[in-house]
Amino acid sequence: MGVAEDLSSLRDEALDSVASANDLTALEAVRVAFLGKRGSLTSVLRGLGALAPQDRPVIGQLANQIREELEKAIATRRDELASQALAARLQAESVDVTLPGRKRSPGKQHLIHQIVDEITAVFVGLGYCVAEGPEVELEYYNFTALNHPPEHPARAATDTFYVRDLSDEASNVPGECDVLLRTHTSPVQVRVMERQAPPIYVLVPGKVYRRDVADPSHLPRFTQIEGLVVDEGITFGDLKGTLEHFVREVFGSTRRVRLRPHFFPFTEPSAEVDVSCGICGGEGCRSCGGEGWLEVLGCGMVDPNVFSYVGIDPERYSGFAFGMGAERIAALKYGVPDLRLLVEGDMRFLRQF
Ligand code: 2NL
Repeated sequence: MGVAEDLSSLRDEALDSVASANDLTALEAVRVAFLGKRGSLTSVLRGLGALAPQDRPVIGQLANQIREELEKAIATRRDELASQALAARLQAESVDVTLPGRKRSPGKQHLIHQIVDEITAVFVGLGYCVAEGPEVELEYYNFTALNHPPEHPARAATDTFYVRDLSDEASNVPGECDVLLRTHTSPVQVRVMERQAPPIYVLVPGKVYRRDVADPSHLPRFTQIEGLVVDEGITFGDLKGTLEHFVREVFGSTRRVRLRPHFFPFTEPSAEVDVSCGICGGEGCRSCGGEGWLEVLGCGMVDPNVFSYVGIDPERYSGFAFGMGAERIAALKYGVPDLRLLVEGDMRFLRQF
């Protein structure tokens, strides 16, 4: 009987195919080929009607047996392949927990920020507030209100970065351009004095810009920290005592402080402040250039002309101001020989602090 033999060889062929299916996709293709809607076993079952009536039950039963057997074989093979796939994945994704960990360096603050925070903390400890203001300023706040005469060299385009609006013809007329990158943080203090009546005790850290070429002691953009006090009865003695306290807090209590007369347009009298050299203690050595002293900041009593610009009565109030470069303070404190190291981002250098 031909059909029964055909069925049994179909069965053998199907079982072989199931056994040699190497992944779930191949196995599914085998299932479709034999048991799918258009599969070979399905077409045999469909063709039962063409058989002699007495053959139908026998062949039908045989075909159903084979279908069940095939379904079982496919299910078994599917489980096998699935557990093989899982085992392979577990193997591939396994982690060797005995390997040493990868070293990660926790980030930290840049040295310049550390110094700004340290200096700010000293003055906050004395009761000062912290103020900030725009880096793009008006010439009025940066120079005029700070008692810089119109022909002062710092106002020249060779010293200061002016900001021009190229689309605005008027702002390109020489001498008419009045927007610039601030050259110090003093304009912030002018703004504070404009809106707040004394007493004023304020510290102003921030970035400032000057048209300098970078060298070991100059940066075209640096971080300035200025301070301003305006109150009744403020004297040069208050200024000196405040700065001595500041210098000893930052550089250590054994350091000596000295003031030398100087000139600034916005203070009168003015002085520069030196700290005794930490290496030689004032004797003079290579690190202080033989001087025994290192310059740390500039200061003075606020010029009455500055008070007039902001409407503070110079008969009633007096004040002092000071300014320093945070990079310079950091370099002096840690013996950094070149300010450019602080802004170049070489991690081998920066990680030391
Ligand atoms: C320096 C010197 C200084 C000031 C800044 C100041 C601000 C106002 C009024 C008066 Cl609103 N003075 N600031 C005074 C003296 C010196 O900075 O060497 N800076 C890097």
